[in-house]
Amino acid sequence: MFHSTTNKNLIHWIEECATLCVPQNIVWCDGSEEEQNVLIKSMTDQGELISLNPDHFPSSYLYRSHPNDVARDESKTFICCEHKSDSGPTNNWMSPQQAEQSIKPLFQNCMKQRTMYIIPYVMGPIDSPFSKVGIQITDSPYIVINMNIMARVGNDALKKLGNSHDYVKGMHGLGTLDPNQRFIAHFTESNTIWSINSGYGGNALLSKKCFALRLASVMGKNEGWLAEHMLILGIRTPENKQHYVVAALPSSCGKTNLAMLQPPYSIKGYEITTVGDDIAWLRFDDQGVLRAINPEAGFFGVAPGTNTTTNPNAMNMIHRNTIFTNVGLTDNRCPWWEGMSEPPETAIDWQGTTWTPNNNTCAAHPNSRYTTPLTECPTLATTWDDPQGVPISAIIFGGRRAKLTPLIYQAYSWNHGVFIGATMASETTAAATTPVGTIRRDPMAMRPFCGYHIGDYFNHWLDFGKNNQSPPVFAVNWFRTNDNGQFLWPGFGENFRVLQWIIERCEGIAEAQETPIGMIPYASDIFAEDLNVPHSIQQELLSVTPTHWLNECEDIDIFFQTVGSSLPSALIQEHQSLKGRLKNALL
Ligand code: OXD
Ligand code: MN
Repeated sequence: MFHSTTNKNLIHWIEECATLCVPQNIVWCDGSEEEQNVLIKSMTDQGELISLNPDHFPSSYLYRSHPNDVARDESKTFICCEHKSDSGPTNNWMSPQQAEQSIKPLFQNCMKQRTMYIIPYVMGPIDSPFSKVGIQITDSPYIVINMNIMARVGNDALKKLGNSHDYVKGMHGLGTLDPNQRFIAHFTESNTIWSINSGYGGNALLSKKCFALRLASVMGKNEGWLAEHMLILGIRTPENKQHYVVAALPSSCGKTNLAMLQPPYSIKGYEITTVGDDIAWLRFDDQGVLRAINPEAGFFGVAPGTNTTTNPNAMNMIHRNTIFTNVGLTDNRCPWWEGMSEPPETAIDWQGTTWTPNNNTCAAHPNSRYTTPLTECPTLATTWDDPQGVPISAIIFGGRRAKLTPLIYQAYSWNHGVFIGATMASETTAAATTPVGTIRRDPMAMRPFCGYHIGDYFNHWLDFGKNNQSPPVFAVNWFRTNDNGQFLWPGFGENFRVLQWIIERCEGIAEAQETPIGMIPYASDIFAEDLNVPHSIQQELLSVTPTHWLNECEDIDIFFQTVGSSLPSALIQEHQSLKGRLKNALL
């Protein structure tokens, strides 16, 4: 068993895991290209990976997961802290003692005749003082090859860790994949994760949602920073001013598209760059400037809907060095998914069966994915690996709301911005196993990912910005529809026009109009003539209807009641003020 650590705590923990899981052998991963190639070759030889057409998709592969294991399973996701009240109303809770009794035995012998891989990794730029080390053990080679893309894996992590005990212990076993015995358990008081009976990304790539959001959100509360479900994007203006913004949108609401957005042809002189598409760790520096790092090193993007119009940069990026999961396969061994292009006449669907467009099913699973290194991204910011992170000019919250919420509005203050984030709601999508299309409150897009009491989380947000140069906060909604369910806003590259207004607000250039819910743009600042959005639709996109919003306020009241006594009074005040402004508007 080769490894280059003398960290006794780590060696002891690995021994414990091995005694429990009883693997046939143990492999320490170094994250090298050679290791990746060897694993890929052995998986391809065993038929677990399908090698794609090397002329069109060199070094790219298709993996099909078990059909019952295709999304994050929120009902099987637990926060295991001593006191139930610390996990709050948005999490499932289990005591650590109960987890010992009911989850640990599921790991017993679970790696018999299998290899246990040990993956040392760093979340964040290796040399950043804000980065953190994790060690994941897994018996899934698929997870190893994905982790090699998604995190900075290898001996650098062991070096960074040294003899410290400060690392996240992640134990993952594929087990039987029985969904009834599936658990993703987070021990927030001992920085430990146990995941058993799932091999799907969000449940099994423990660096991502489990560490970089659920555990990191708790670390952030204790240490004065924020771990957020946010993309990080750079905008350089024609005057050469470099801005970065962060944006929180729920799963499958276009974070990756926004992070790689290509401005419309008619708008010249701006450059968009990408730092991250899913997770941001935020803190104020010594000068009081808000800074963000992307803890990840790759994209785990949703494939369906991605095409040369919605995300030309992603389409370019995924043509090499990419692992596709649960997409369709064309006759010439290229990946295909709904919304990519005209459907092929025949294909093999994500479950491996013959498919034609006449089938009543999808060729690709709605939550099918591509895993690609950040370094393949054509718009990657040169600062993506900056140990200090990038300075943030604005914070954006967004949801998927067919009705109600305007295209864009700006909060009146930090507390109002936190209120807007805290009361975000969105229609659910296929990224989780919850029913699709129902509206649920998804505060800061963190409902499935906040590892502690959501009321304490709101308090932490309020405190975080209190004594600092907190940036302005905005809310966006790309998803407003007419009565026939058609989108009113063209979206994708055109979202740039909204970003432009945000940046102009940050620079004090653009004007805004006050409404009861916040400040909105003048239509002429968003809807330039070349956009061709009819006047009536422009009005609808920016409309704020007080009676509808008063109904929303009632729903917010219901949500606030579920938060209970730790709901900050500042948010109650913001809610009262909003109601007051709405009622005034009706007078
Ligand atoms: C994701 C998610 O995979 O949010 O990013 O579900
Ligand atoms: Mn996400």
